[in-house]
Amino acid sequence: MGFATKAIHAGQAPEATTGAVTIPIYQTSTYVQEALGRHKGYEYARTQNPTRAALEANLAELEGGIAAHCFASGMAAITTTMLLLGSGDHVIVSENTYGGTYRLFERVMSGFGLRFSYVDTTDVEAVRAAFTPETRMIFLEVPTNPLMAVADLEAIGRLAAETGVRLAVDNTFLSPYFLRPLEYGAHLVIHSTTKYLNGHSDSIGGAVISARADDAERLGFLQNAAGAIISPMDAWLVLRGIKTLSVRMERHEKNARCVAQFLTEHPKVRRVHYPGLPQHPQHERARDLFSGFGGMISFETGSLAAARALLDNVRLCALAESLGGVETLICHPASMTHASVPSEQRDRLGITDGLVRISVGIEDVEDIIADLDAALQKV
Ligand code: P1T
Repeated sequence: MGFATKAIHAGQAPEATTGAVTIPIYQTSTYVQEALGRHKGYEYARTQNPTRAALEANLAELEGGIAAHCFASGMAAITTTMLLLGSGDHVIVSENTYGGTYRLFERVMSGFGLRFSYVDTTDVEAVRAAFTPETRMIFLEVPTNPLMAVADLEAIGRLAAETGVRLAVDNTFLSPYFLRPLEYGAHLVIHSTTKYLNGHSDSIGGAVISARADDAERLGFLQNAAGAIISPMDAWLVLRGIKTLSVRMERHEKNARCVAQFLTEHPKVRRVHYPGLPQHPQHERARDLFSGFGGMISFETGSLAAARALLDNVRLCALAESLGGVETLICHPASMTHASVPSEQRDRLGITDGLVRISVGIEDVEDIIADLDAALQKV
């Protein structure tokens, strides 16, 4: 079956009692048991919920994993992934990730004895050089938020296999429609379902998809034991969103290519980060790894004043954190999504005060470009 067919049908057989074609929202906390020790496989809704189970079956299929576990947010998914590790373990991380991921690692997980090294994962030799005897996981964001660097996933997948270290990939930016990291040797795929999977900016959630039976079993245990589960309503919203993932992703990408080209040619824009542009440093790699370049772009306006003038003057593009919804969102990473990254580190990475990030929506692209053009004139 093709991707679009699986997106619509996987995990979603018509409901047995009524034939409802969409899985119901099982809004219940518990399930009556027929007799002591005899039940229908459902005991308590932190442990099992049919709406959540349908989403998990769907995501496992789309990413090509053996199981998925869904959580209350992307951060809850990453937190639970880290609970696979123990005190003293070392993790190699893409040097540029979502600010919340960096904050979780540095300000929460390091307090429990985990250690993190941030390296340029576009270079497999940098990853190799960061190994210590305690290294237990490599954590990549592909492409990175917000600088759109593309890790050498193929080589890092081989390195993980050679060394027996788990490879986890945050695939939020591309979704399984454009990239399936398990095909390159990743063991775990993470999503903020809040973004493209849900696609309509009306839900918060997260997911971890496993390739290995031991990870799947442990994550199921941790999902129940730590309890950061997605709600049935949110699971249902994400399932509904996924039905149109393939058509949305095509349109996001088509629009993003036009917007990236427009920005490249604009005299007020100094540099555009979009893997679909031939001048992107990992463009060839992105072409090999991805079946599309996605809808996320960041670009350099040169200064905080220029970024502010642009952001204060957009009308259609919404000034907001988040991404992956049908509407175009625009933000200032240094003060918004990446404010928790220390300023020296932001400077070193290139998350400057003049950097603006845009999540290109699926509106008519002429309207998005006209809005950006009018706002850039105020810069
Ligand atoms: O917001 P939440 O659902 O908890 O997901 C966290 C998260 C995880 N991974 C990536 C790559 C992300 O971009 C995010 C959240 N990012 C934003 C809110 C943002 O505007 O970048």
